[in-house]
Amino acid sequence: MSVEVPAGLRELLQAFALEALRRQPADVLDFALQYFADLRDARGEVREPGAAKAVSFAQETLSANSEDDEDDEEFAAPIVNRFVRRASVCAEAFNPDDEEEDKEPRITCPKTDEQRQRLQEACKDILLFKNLDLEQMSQVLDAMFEKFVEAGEHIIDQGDDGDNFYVIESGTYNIFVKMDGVERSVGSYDNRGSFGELALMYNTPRAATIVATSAGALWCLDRLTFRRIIVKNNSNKRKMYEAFIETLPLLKLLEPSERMKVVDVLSSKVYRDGEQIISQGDTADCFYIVESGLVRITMKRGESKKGLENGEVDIAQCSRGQYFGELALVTSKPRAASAYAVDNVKCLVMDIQAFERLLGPCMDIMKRNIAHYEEQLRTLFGSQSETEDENA
Ligand code: 1OR
Ligand code: 1OR
Repeated sequence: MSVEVPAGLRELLQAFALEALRRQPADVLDFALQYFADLRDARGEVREPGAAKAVSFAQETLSANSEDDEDDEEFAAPIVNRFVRRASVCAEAFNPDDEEEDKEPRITCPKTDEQRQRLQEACKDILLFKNLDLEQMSQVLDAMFEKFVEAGEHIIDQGDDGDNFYVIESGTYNIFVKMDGVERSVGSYDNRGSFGELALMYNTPRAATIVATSAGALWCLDRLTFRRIIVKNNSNKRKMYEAFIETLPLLKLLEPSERMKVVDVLSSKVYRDGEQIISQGDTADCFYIVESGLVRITMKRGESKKGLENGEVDIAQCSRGQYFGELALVTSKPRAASAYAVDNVKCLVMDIQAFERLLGPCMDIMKRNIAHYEEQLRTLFGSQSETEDENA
């Protein structure tokens, strides 16, 4: 005999059990009554009528938006539950449009010239910092402090409250995510990148565990400064890019709240006429959407692999609203082609972790296009070409 588990039951009970373990209530029954009553009330208030989608409460824990961020509220996940939220971090009031926030005392951690130089170097490619103006960037750099870590050290544990955002100065780190009680390694960082932004952006428990796999050094940005500067910046970004993002065919399968999360992690990069954006054969860590201008995609032919530039052949062009740089991320291979700016180009850039975390639902569309590349490749280079062997 088979017993059917009602949709949502497992997630509901898991989320409840997790919350009970975190909060250690004196009376479990009272706690349970309050927990489920709140859940039902919240559903009554916030859920759109007729939105019949089964909601994963565990997922809500990952995706519930900030209660104190006005802009977040618009795109809030349908259920807001005070128990499933982060429990013990004080909810510092923050309104991204409130200029008063700027008058708060700045946090400054003194640094030597040598430290400041290393910090600047570590931060220069951090996408979340790309849209900051000079004053905001200098406040961020002032507030950051250095932390040395040992191999095996847990920098972040999934489920904890968020304290800092981390920028990697050196060292390697593993990313673990626990799903259905099983912890899996889902990725790693190798001497570059950043992590720990999600809990601070959305007031949620840490979504992953980060463990150092070598000795290393990290630059930490405290939660308050992060929220005051980065979250405020994100609210401006949402205003700027919301309409554009809504028009992108690639993202049409995402829910509106998921599309806004894409905006939160995007940063805008400008390239001058002729500048190289991607180099064929490089290791990939970013994905690009063209915001303005034209991008030329080229591929090397056999002899150019030995260094001859004229072996490059134009294979495609990308204009506003089109994307590139997905292939290497999807296949975990080196870049299959190069990309160059034609005139001045503006691209929205997303890092590989965000790509994997947010664009799962768009994978079918990308894979269909990748199948077209393979057809074109055969037409252009013939089936025996070295290039194809390399990129197949
Ligand atoms: P945080 O504040 O939640 C853990 O603390 C950090 O791990 C998180 O911010 C991200 O910066 C980072 N899913 C969730 N968090 C991730 C992921 C991730 N990767 C890195 N972080 N996934 C892996 C994508 C490669 C999705 C797994 C299902
Ligand atoms: P990437 O991460 O490999 C280079 O970095 C990007 O160029 C690649 O992702 C694609 O987004 C983009 N074959 C391979 N890559 C292509 C192609 C392509 N067109 C654009 N890209 N072909 C052109 C098909 C019209 C087939 C090769 C002839």
